[in-house]
Amino acid sequence: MMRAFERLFVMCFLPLCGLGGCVLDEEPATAPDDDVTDEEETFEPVGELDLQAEPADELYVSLSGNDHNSGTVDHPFRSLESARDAVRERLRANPSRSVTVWLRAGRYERRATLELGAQDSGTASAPVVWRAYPGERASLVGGRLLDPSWFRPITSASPAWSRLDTEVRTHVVQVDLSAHGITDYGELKWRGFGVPAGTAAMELFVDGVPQELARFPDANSTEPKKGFLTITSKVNAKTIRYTGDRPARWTADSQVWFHGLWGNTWADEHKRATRIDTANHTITFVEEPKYPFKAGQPFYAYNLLDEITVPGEWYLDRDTGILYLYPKTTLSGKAIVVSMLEEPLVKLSGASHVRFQDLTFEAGRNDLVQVTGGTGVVLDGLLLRNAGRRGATMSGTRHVVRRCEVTGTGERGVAMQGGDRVSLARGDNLIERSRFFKYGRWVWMYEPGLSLHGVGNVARKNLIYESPHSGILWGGNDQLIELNEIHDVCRSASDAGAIYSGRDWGARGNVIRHNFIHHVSTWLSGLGVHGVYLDDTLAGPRVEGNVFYKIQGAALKHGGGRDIRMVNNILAKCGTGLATDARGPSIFDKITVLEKLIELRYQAEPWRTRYPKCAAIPNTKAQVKAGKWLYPEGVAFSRNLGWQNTKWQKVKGNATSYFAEIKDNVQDQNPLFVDEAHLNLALSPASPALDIPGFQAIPFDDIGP
Ligand SMILES: [Ca+2]
Repeated sequence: MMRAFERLFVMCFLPLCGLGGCVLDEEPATAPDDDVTDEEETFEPVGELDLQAEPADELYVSLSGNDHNSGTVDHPFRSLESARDAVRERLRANPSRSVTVWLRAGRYERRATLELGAQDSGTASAPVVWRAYPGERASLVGGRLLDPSWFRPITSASPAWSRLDTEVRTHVVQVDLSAHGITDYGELKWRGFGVPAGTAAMELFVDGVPQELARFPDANSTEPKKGFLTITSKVNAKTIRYTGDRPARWTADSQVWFHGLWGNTWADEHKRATRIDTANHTITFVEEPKYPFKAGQPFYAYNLLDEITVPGEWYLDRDTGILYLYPKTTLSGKAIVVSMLEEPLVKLSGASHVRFQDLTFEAGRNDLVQVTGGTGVVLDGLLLRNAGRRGATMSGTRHVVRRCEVTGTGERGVAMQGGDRVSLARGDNLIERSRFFKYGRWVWMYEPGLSLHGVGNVARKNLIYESPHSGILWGGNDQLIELNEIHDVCRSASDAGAIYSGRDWGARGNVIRHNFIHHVSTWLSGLGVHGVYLDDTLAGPRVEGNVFYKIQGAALKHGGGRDIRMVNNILAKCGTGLATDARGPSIFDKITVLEKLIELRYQAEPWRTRYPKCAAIPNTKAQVKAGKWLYPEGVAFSRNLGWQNTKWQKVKGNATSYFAEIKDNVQDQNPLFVDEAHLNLALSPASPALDIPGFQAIPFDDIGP
């Protein structure tokens, strides 16, 4: 719990994660939180207003175009900026006319951010649309394309020759980037959990697949542990001792980097070594890790020419500009890209009713898309891939991410924030029917597929998978997280949840329902990985009608919070059905939950009416401690059905004795899934769950994109 305290403390330094953001929040917008009954919530429709538009003005951009053209289909522009300026002109002439910019096929190398502001806005009924021409693929690339013919096999004359394994030499190819005018390689940076955020250095992608900066040991997908060294012992605050002689090979590289979980299993950090002492087997780093080195913790080394050992590994000699790659297959015909742009590909500041559709945004060193303020910005059918940082960060209202594919991001997939917690004004932002996978390439911890913060936003029908940490991180009020499928997340995590939030007594009005969370496990020992994790006295949400299957830790991990409903869920083949505790008294003085409530003006309107159970919490620490406020009162755990869980419940601190309701649970009965072998976990009509009084059907077939 101490670690969690430190963790959230640190999280609050992250962008979009201020006091009003990282925190989470009780009941739906429509009903006060007066009891633990089963009333149906009615959420307002969210997202952009979809009104009938007038016929659109059309502009065209093509790689074969010219900015002196008029922008017609036969005389297209070459640059997006020319199209933007033409859109502005049309909007000035007729602000209510819809304009569509069609991008013809090809890869548009971006050397600067496309900046849109209020003057580039459409209206709710006539949005400005930027989209790929039907049937064509258009990509905005924050990097440079490398012609496959530029690559040459290395020869014995190459300085790399003697540093590579004999069997590798004949496969490795090289390209002189500087000879092609590419000289900005960016910088590898101190990055990670709790470290000030920074952009990625130049990265390499082949046909959209991130190549691995040569490392040791190599990543091992079947036995992840083998992909790491471990700290033998801590020598001092900046120095560790290692075992083995491999680092003796690395002395020729001036910038050896390391990525590790240095002091615990929930914070990762990229660190540069200042000295590797191969005689004494020690590595000294530039700075101390956020959490002190601990023996046994895993790490690996990277940015090492000598460690190009398997296909897909590469290395850039920053002094000569020569890039070395061990290609997975022949490069001929491949799209080879190095990321260049240190700024987002597209930045919208105060722009409204702008839609990007059916485009690819890829290969920047920063976020791909940044939307700040405005309303009704829509990302529809985009492929957002291979960002150095995030796919998209969005704040404002009625923004939508729909049918997008977000993958290969260095940090989280999409960060969405909107609404105001004090006034409880809704953001009505929506993330739906999108896929998030293989995100968190650089920073692993607390980088989810998507994050929701603020008030009144929705994440529904998404598919999230294959990542080191959470699927969804959320916080705020009146958020709805429903019908998402999440699997194979938290793979290199501990003390994490597929859907996670923590440390907020004001997390009221939130509903987590009808999600399918399955196959969640980690190779790291520690505090386990869970389905829905309500950490460190988080209070208020409803967790209803979810299906948990094969979760290594607990399906429901309840960290001592109040006024929570965990009902009507199916918990099958998990480590534990419900893990619960009463940690409140032991952590209250280490966390700032009461201070946060006071900042939210929780005893004033509209909170007082909307969340009466929250408003009833006393506003002084002394009063809180004098009562039972630190205990999990008002919690319902009912009408859940378990099957073949290793344990049905793990209860610490007599937690369940404080619950308001525990009834009609079925601890261990076959739920009679329709087709378990094919992961169709819909319930057959004969399912015993349906015999539970008041059990509501779970719309399993509606889950996912
Ligand atoms: Ca290697």
